[in-house]
Amino acid sequence: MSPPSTHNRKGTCHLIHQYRSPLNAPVHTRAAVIFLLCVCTLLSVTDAFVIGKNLVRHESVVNTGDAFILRAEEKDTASNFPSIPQVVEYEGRILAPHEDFRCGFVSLIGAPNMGKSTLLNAILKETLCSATNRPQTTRHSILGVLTSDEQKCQLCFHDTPGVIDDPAYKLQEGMMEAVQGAFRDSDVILVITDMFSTPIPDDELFHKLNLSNKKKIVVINKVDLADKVSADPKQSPQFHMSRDNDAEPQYRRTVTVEDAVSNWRGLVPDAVAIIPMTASNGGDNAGVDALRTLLLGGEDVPKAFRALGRPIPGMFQEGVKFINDDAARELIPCGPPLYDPETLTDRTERFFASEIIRATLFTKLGKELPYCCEVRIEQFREPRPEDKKQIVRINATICVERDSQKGIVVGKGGVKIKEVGVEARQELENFLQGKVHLDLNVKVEKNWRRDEKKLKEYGYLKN
Ligand SMILES: Nc1nc2c(ncn2[C@@H]2O[C@H](COP(=O)(O)OP(=O)(O)OP(=O)(O)O)[C@@H](O)[C@H]2O)c(=O)[nH]1
Ligand SMILES: [Mg+2]
Repeated sequence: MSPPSTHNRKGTCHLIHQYRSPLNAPVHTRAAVIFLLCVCTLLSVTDAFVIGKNLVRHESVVNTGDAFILRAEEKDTASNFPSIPQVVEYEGRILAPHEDFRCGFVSLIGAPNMGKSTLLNAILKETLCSATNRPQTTRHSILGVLTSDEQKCQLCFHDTPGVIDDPAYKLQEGMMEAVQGAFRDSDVILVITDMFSTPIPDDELFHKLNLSNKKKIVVINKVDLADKVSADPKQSPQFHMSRDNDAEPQYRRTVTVEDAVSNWRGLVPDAVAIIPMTASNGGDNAGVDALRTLLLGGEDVPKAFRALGRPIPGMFQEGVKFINDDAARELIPCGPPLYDPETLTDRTERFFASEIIRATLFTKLGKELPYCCEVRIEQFREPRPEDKKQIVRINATICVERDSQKGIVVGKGGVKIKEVGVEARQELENFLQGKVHLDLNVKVEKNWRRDEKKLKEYGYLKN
């Protein structure tokens, strides 16, 4: 299998090699691998094995060179081994001894429109993920990598689609699969909510989060709205996002930062920290900086939190005044980096081109229409050095579900599609840092959101 092409911090494409032969690993690592593979083979009848005191179902063993990643799903374990007295959750990594470096997965999970993509961009100080004022902008799980040589730490973030309670069609099922996958693979979960304590709308996932021994950090985003909202929910523009007075009594609508912190301390009692912030203020604001410093560990974490002002009761666990550097370093497990330090993501520029065009459709088209749109990049041609004009040529198809939608996307006399094209091209030029020629076509792909074959082709469902 060829290694993926990645977008790196310099904005150009390069290749990474995730797979390195175990034969290059130190002797003790090789011994551990051979032992593990023997165990897997021996237990292939039950497809399970024991690590520590946990009995787990073997789903995959991924060799990343120095690290061997084992994945197991708790529900499989529970249903396949009913004699186990309690549900065993295990997403462990067996890491070669590598005391010098820490590397871990951090997933951003929350309701749609909470600012997950905005926050990831702010943490990375890059415009990687598309963010719009429409819910469900993000449809895939998107990797963003932050490596600090100084802190000897690599954080592999996953932006995820906003959680929805009840997927209405196959596309949304695929999106929720992406959330579950990111949840499973993470060492740390960032629960993203807002001033109004908007919950994760899937109770099962929320309970799974609370039962899991993953590290949790709650981000209360959009605190800039604190003085703009009314305590009367009916007068608040965000009322519909909250379900304050129905089923789940523990979800309480809040309108002050203090109230939101205290509410979430009750909802996620073992959260390492609850951090209020305004992610849309960019990467250098105090909240984002405190979060980044906490996750990287070791760069005067108390100072970064002091910059947030007086600690709000409930920000830390009971008895914890400030998280010190040593405690912060325990958030991310020891292990070698999985990606080259220059790597920003494992997605291609082609992928981000389609995301940028889709985000433009979200902002330019009204109501439900953007949800019926998918963007496929037919051609992405970078200029050769000898070309006179250094232009990236992109040819994209916007797929809609019905003829009537095609008419709206194109607009009278092609006005709408022209508008979308102009704006998308500007965004693409910012992203690619160079001139872009963009061709857009609109095509009807009947009911693609419900078509399993199409969804697999578009990367929303696994093959
Ligand atoms: N006022 C305010 N708006 C914010 C803040 N952070 C994000 N936003 C806005 O909230 C909207 C949603 O942001 P996104 O980053 O797309 O949210 P998301 O959680 O990724 O949304 P989905 O991808 O749909 O799940 C955008 O219009 C952002 O500009 C913030 O701190 N304050
Ligand atoms: Mg998003």
